[in-house]
Amino acid sequence: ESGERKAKVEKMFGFMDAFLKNDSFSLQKDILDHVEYTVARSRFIFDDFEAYQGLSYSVRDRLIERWHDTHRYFKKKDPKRLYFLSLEFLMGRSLSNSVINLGIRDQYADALNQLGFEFEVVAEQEGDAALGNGGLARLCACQMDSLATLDYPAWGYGLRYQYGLFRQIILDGFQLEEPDYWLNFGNPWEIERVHVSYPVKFYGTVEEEGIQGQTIKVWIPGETVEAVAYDNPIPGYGTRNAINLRLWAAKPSDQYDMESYNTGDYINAIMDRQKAETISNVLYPDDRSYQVALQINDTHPSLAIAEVMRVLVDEEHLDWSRAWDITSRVFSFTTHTVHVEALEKIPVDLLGNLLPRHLQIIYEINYKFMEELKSMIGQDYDRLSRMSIVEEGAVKSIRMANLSIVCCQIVNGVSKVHLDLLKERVFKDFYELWPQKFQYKTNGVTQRRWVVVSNPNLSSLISKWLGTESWIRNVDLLAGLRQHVSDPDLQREWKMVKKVNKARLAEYIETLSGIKVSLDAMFDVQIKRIHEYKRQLLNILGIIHRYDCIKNMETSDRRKVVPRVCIIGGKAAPGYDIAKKIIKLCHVVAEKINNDADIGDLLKLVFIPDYNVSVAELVIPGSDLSQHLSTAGHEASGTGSMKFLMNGCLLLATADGAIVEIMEEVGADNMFLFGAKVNEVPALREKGASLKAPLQFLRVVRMVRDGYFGFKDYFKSLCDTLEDGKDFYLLGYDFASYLEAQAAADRTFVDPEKWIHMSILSTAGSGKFSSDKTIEEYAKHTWGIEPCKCPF
Ligand code: GL9
Repeated sequence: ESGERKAKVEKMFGFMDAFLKNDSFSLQKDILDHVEYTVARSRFIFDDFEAYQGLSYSVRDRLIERWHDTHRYFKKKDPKRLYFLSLEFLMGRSLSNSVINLGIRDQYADALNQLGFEFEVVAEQEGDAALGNGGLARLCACQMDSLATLDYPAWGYGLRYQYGLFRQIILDGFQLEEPDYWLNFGNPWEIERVHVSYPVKFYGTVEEEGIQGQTIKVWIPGETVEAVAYDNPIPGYGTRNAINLRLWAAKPSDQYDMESYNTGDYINAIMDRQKAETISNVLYPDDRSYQVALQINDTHPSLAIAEVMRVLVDEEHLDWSRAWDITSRVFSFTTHTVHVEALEKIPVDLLGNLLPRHLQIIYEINYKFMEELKSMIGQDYDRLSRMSIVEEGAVKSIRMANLSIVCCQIVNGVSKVHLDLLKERVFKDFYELWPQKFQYKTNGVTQRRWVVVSNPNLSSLISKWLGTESWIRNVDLLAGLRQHVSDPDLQREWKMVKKVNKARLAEYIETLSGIKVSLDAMFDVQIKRIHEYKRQLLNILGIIHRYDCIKNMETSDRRKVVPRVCIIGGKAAPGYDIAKKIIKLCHVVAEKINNDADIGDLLKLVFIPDYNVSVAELVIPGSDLSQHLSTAGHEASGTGSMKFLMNGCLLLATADGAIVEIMEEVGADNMFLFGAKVNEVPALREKGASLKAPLQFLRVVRMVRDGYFGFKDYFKSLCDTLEDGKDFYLLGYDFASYLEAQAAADRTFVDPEKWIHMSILSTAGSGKFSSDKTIEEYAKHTWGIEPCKCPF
C-alpha cells in the first residue's frame, strides 16, 4: 500500500512546476489565464475591474503556495501557537499590500503594463474589507501583518460579516447609513472551506446525569447553527511565512429542524433556516460609552473562557480545578478602553436563555472567586460586590471584564497612561488584589501598510537616505534619519514628496466636492470615528473662530494669515445623535466658509465622506498637520497619530493615550501640545459651572446657537452640551490653549525649514510605534511564543 502511495506522490510531483514563477511572462500568462478561466471573460477584451480580478487570483495562488508551506512547516516543528480572537479585523484592501509583502510589486506592475493596464488604476478597483468599527479593529489588522512578518506561528480568528461597517452617505450635510455589500462582487482574497465547519449550539436546557457514580451536567441545546471557515492568507514581508486569518460565517445546520420537515411544514422550515445565517450578517456599528446592554468590543470574545471550561469539564471530563488551571493559563486579555461605563455587560436573562450551560459555568467561576476573595479581604461587602463577576441590580448582568481579569494571568492596557488609569480608576480593586497581572504594551501600526503601501515616494526616499530597505522589517533604523535632518538635499526631497502627495489629495478633494484647494495651504486633518471625547467639535469651533478673525481683519493683516485647508472625516454611530449633529455642523460651516469669496484660499473646510482604511491611505501622506484632541484621560491609545507621525505629519494634540509616549520619542518641541493634563481633568470637572469658558469660546458657540450657520433649533442640544457646568469634555476650558497651539503651528509653517526639520524628526522618532514592536513585546512577555521561520 505504501508503495502505491509513493507512486502517487511521485506522479503528483511530476505535474508540478516547482514554485510559481515571477518573471514578467509568467505573471502575464497567469493573469490572462485567470481572466479567461476563473473570471470567465475573454483574454482579448477585459476591463480594469476584470484585470483586478485576474491579477488578484494570480496573487492569491502565490499566497496559497506560501500558506501551504508555512503550515506544513508549523506542523513539522510544532511550536507553541497563538490564536488571536477578535470580533473585528479591519483589513482594508489586500492587493497592494500582498504584492509588496510578497516582494513582487514591480514585477506585477510591469506585467500589467505589458497587457495595457496600470497597476495603480487596477488597484483602485478593490473595495475595502471593513469588518470593524475603528482603531481597535485596525490594530488587529496591523498586528496580523506583524505576526506574519516576524514569523510567529499565529492564527487570527474572527467573523465574516455579510455586510461590513455601514457606508456613510452625506445628504444635505446629514449622515445616512447604507449597507456595505462588500461581498457582492466576490472576494478573491478568501478561501471557503466548506469542510471546515463546526456546529454551534444555542438555547435548550442543562440536565444532570449520573455516570459511574458521578453526576455530570449535560447541555441539551435547542438550536444548532453551522460555522463555516473562510481562510484569508496573511503574507509576511521579507519571509516565506504566510499565516491565516480564519473568519467564520454562520450557515444553517443540516440537522436543523428535521422535525418540521417530517411534519410537512417544509416552507416554514426553510424560512427558519435562513434565520441562522443572520448571525454573521451584520457588524454591530458600535462606539463606546453610551451603550447599555450587549456590546461588541474587546471583552466580547471572553465568552470563550466559559466555552473552553465547558469543553474541558463537560466533554473531556476534566475535574474543575484542572480545567480552570488550563483555562487561566491559556487566556490573556487586552482591554482597549478607559471608560468604566463602556465595559461590556451581558444580562443574565439573555445569557441564561441563549447559553444556559455557559451561564452556569460563569456562576461557578464567580462562586469560587468570591470564596477566595473573602478569604483574602474578609467581609468587605462593598468591595466584594464591586469585584463580583455578577452585577446585581435592576438588570442582573455578567461583567465580562471582571470575568476576563479573574481568568487571565495577564491583563494588558494599550499605552502607559492607559495602564495608569486601569490601576487608578477602571480596575482599581483588581489592581490592589493582583498588581502583577497588570501590564501594558504600547500599540503600534505596521510601516508596511502605512508607509510602504500608502506612501511609496516617502518609502523610497527613506530607503535612499538610509542606504537600505531594512527599516521595512527593522523599524529602529528609521532613527538613522536624524543624522541627515539638516541636509538641504534631504529637506528639498522631503518637501517634494509631501507636495506630490498633497497634489494627489487635492485632486481627490476636487473630484469629491468640486472644491479647489491651494497646495500652498497647510493641510490640516482630523480623521477618526466621530465622538464627543475626540472633540471634533473643538476643531470646528476653532475653525469658526479662525473664520471670524479673518472676517474682522484689515486687508493688510490678511496677508499674514497662513492659508489652511481643514479636512475632517469619520463616521458617527447610527444611534449617536450628538455625533451626527457634529457632522451636520461641519457641513454648514463648510458651506458658509467655502462660498465666501471674500475669504478665498485663506480657509477651506472639507468633510471627506465614508472614511475608511483606503481613504486614510490617501489622506495621511498628503497632510501637513493632524489633530488628536481627546480630552485627556479618554483615549486609551489612539493609533491614527502613529500613522501620521510615520508619514512626517506634525501632530497637534492633547497629552493623552499614545501621545504621551510620542512626546518622549520625538520631543515635545517637535509637536504642538495643548490642553488639561490627565491628572488635572477630574479636579476641573469638580469645579463645574465655576469653570468659566473664555470670551472667544462663548462668542463662537453663540454664533452657532443664534443660527449664524442656520439650523438653529437642530443645533440647540449640541450647544447645550457646552454650557458652563455641562461641558463634560472641557472644550471651553481647553479652548484658549488650543488656539495657542494652532497659532504656534501657523508660525512654524511660515518657516518651511523648521517645519521640514520637525517633519523629518517625526518620522525618525516613530520607530517605537510599529506594531512589530508591540508584537515582540506580547510574544515575549504575554504569549510566550517564538518565531518559526519557514525556509525559502
Ligand atoms: C479603542 C480605543 O478607543 C483607542 O484609543 C485604541 O487606540 C484602540 C486600539 O487599542 O482601541 N477601543 C475601542 O473600543 N475603540 C478604539 O479605537 N473603538 C473602536 O474601534 C470604534
